[in-house]
Amino acid sequence: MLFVCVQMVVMALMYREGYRKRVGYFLGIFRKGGTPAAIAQGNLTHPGDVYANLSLIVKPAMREEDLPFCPEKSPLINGPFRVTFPPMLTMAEVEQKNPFVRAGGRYKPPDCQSTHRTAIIIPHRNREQHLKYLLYFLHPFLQRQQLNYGIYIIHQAGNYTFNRAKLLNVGFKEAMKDEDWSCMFYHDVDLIPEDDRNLYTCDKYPKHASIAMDKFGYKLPYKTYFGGVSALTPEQYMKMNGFPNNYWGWGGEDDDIAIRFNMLAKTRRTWKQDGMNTMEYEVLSKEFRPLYTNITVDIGSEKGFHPKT
Ligand code: NGS
Repeated sequence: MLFVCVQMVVMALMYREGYRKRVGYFLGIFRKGGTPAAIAQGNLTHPGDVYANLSLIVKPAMREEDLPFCPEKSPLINGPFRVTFPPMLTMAEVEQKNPFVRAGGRYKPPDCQSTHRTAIIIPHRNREQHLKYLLYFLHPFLQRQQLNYGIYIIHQAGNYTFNRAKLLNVGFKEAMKDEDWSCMFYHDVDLIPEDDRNLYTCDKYPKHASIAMDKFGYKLPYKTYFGGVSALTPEQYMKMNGFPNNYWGWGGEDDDIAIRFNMLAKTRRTWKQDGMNTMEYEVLSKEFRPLYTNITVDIGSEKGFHPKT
């Protein structure tokens, strides 16, 4: 009896809630700009242009150190945005649309001081189209969040098998030489964020950011999935000895990373012998391009690291 009563109360409450929402929705239709809820959450039904409102940012005539701190929640955040791919897009157009981005793909909000310093590390080889569209979305996405940020492309030299995790290790080490980043985002080149409430800042624990992807039906493919986009503070990263260097080719490295910071690490000892402490590589070039810092690196092969110089 008690169970049935509780269930009826719950159903009554749910019904009331739904009713209120329906009434609110119909009233909202006639209100310019949508319902208050839609405004608060971003426009969920009509995602807007990711560049909307960014033209409103102006640099006040004062010294950088006199700027106020950015608010805890950026007023530019608006929820989901439209992800469609403008045909014939050029890098020059992406540059034009991001006038505040400085050489090396660096940005600071011009009108406030941000306390977040996020580096985005993107492993790369022969994915120029993906990269162009990622930059087209990522720059305004990060600006909407009022972050200090820098974008690093870690380009694997040569034709040997790709090694995503080792490139991420290189990215970490090289980016930390530039600035005292407080957060690192490890980012696949072929993933585009769709909602600016997915904050590219670090938390108390390592964070998995690509928890809902279109190709997986906006669900995790499996519970411990840590691939795609993940975030760690430099302290968290060093504590787990970075990422493994020994996963050549597709797959597995993200699962290894996932295991490094949960209790299963007890059953696996390899993380101490393979990571930041054993990484060998040689930077062949570092260029500060308009939209990103390009680091070309020789990471050797499965047979080891034999630098040419
Ligand atoms: C697992 C792979 C992961 C990979 C995930 C999703 O099986 O590295 O599939 O792949 N693990 C191993 O190979 C051990 S995806 O559908 O994105 O190609 O991230």
